[in-house]
Amino acid sequence: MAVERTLSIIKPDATERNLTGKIVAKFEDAGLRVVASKRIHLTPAQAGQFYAVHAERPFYGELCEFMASAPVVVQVLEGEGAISKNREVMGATNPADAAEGTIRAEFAKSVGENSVHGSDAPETAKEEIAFFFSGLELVG
Ligand code: DAT
Ligand code: MG
Repeated sequence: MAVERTLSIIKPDATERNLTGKIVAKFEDAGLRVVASKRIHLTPAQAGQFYAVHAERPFYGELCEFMASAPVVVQVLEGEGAISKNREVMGATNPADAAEGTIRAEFAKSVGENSVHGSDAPETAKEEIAFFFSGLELVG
């Protein structure tokens, strides 16, 4: 499998509970390397732009408000099959369905406040990385 890059976000519910280090350790233990990282506080409009693909979903307003409720840590993770590997380490969207040992099984509060975001495909990974980082900020 090829070396890929994917966009990860440690969400407000996790930064608020001081879980950033524990979550990053799970990525690193799985062989993913942090090649870019920053802590930012999104506005609701920025969160809405990032999650525009979900604009028609009933939870969109709640999602944007939540993502702007506290700082987030946005990172680019690199490794063999990084996109699917990151999704495996994250676990299912709903923590009730997430496999044991995954980030969402251990830390997520609910389907909405589920601690992490990860890109779902090569094209979205590329777009999401470009949304937050310039090429100069990616240091492999
Ligand atoms: P994922 O984050 O696993 O890629 P998604 O892309 O389907 O999941 O949804 C994006 C986010 O929207 C998800 O992390 C949390 C929120 N969300 C999804 N389904 C929801 C629901 N049924 N109720 C509330 N929030 C939801
Ligand atoms: Mg998604």
